[in-house]
Amino acid sequence: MRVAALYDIHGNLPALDAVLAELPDVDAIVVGGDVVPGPLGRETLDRIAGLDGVHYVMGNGDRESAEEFPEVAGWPATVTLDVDGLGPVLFCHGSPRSDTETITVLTGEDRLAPMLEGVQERVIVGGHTHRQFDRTLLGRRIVNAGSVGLPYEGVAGAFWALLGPGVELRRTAYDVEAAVERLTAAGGPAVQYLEESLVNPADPDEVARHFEGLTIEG
Ligand SMILES: [Mn+2]
Repeated sequence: MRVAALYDIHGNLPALDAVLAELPDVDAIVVGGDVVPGPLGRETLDRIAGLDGVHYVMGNGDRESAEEFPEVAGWPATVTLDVDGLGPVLFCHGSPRSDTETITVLTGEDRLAPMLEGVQERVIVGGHTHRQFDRTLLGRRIVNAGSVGLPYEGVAGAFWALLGPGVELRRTAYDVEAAVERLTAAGGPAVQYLEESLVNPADPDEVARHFEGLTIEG
């Protein structure tokens, strides 16, 4: 099958709609966690609920929002799908064993190894750190699908991945200015991150160092 991986939407409905508008014909959509929290959380969950072939993966943000959005409570921590050209692919949020653990462009084999214990799949797709990559480590292909709604790529847009037969890291351009205006007006959680993600995008390498605990905070 061919799969679109849409991760870390964070209630950015305009970004999701832009991706859906240019989505090619796929057999499944993996929504890889952290649909919420975000400014248009309810509307975003409702939009996804209207799509065909959706597989959900639970993110830490969804888990922490389960009181407000009860439907997320049943989402699994991981999903495995047999993807054309790639074989069995494990979809998780942070790492295969945790929805909060971070894997970045800087993660080394020592830190990664325990996260892969017991994992059979050769290809692993995650998110959570909001930056795309496609790395080979410890004989596994480790892909980050990027973030649809709150990317840390150094450039604005909606980031996602198309899987099968290869791995295609995609960026969808949309009217970010109009989206930020709408999201800010909606208010609520994650609004404070719009500036560093979409308005004046932060340096992605600085963000990666932060996730690796390498940032020296004064
Ligand atoms: Mn997350």
